[in-house]
Amino acid sequence: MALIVWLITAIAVHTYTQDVYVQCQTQFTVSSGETELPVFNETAENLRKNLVDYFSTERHHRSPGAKEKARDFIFNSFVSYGMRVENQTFATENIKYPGDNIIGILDGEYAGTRNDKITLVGANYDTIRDTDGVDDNGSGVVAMLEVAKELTKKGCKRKYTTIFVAFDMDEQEDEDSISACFSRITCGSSSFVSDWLSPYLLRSGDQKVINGAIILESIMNFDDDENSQDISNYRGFDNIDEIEANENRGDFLAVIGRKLDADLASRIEENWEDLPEDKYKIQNFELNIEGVPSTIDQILHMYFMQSDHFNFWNEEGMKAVYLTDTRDARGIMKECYHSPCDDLDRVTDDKLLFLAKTVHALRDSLHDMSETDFNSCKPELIPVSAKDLDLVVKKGELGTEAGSGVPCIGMVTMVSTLAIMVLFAH
Ligand SMILES: *[C@@H]1O[C@H](CO)[C@@H](O)[C@H](O)[C@H]1NC(C)=O
Ligand SMILES: *[C@@H]1O[C@H](CO)[C@@H](O)[C@H](O)[C@H]1NC(C)=O
Ligand SMILES: CC(=O)N[C@H]1CO[C@H](CO)[C@@H](O)[C@@H]1O
Repeated sequence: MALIVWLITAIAVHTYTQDVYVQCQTQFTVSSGETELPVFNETAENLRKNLVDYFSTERHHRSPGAKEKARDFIFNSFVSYGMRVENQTFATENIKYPGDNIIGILDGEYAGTRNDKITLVGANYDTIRDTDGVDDNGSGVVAMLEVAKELTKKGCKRKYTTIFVAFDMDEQEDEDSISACFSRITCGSSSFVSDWLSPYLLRSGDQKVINGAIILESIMNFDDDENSQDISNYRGFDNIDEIEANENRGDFLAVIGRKLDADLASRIEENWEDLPEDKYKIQNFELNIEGVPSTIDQILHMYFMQSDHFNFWNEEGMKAVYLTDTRDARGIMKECYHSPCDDLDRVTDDKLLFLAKTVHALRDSLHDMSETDFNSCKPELIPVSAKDLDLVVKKGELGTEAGSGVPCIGMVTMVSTLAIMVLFAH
């Protein structure tokens, strides 16, 4: 008799605890059905807010107000993330319009020594005239700031240094009374490399202390319509067949690098592939160039030489990849690139979520490259190894950190213990 009572009770308790466990689990994940939010919704909404508030009007030096507002915002954001911040003012070809790069430094344990392996993330914050520059390059800057925020929010320690730079004066315009940068492209990043980075590296040891640079430019224009992607400049790459088989959809982030940059490019690709939301894709394009591009390389691959990464490629042994939505080769940017219609009306949820996936992939890559020590993170926020977070994200949870399984297990243990006590009391 006692045995039967015991059995029935045991089965009941087992069913009950299972129930509690399941309920408890679902409480920590986003419920399915109508209320389900896209995994990257929270990041996407942060990006939208900053785009709207700071990067959706012309930021050309002829209208200094908006540009100054953007610069102050970048500066203050870096400060609020606990980074060391430096301004680098540099001369341009127009004495009236000096440029300002804003640099945020997140020191690693080896900062300032020859054992450091610095990773750099850069995007330009100015625009050309007569454009709101939302995709070009508001998208790069908001993504960079969001990555910086993600990387610093748990106060984890890391071995190696990460440096974020917002470049000024990326534009090259025909010479006239207000153009500041006309005989060379990307004044801001070339001044950064020659006048800020090189001396910094020299002080720390030598060139070898740099791991690589990741340059973000126009990275939001996701478009999965058939034939939205113009592939004419991408013929000859290995992955072009895959894009053609996918009916030339512009649904991928392009990572452009040389042979020297292969490990940097594949690190970003791997972290991307580990994330959910497969509709947002990535493609690595490896140019047939070893290191510093020769004059011939520059002519043959002119299309891929026209952004900030070029100044890094020009330094012996320095790795750099360039992330882009392919700018004027895709969808609406075929018309809107460097034009008034590169504005907020073009921003869709899909584009923001695509940008948000880029933020997550970069954050994970920077955790890898700076060798974040996840045991050093603030107690209330651990454990958030990038990989753990991905697992949680995959379950449909957003914004929140890993470890929410813990209270469930705690509750189940408590219920089972109580049940056993009751049984033994009998
Ligand atoms: C650096 O730039 C920020 C943002 O524009 C500005 O607020 C700050 O005063 C500048 N600091 C120095 C030392 O120039
Ligand atoms: C995020 O979720 C809110 C609320 O459902 C929705 O209005 C918004 O469009 C979503 N944003 C994105 C980028 O998906
Ligand atoms: C306006 C501006 O500065 N745009 C730059 C953004 O990035 C693209 C791609 O490198 C440049 O060509 C633009 O000049």
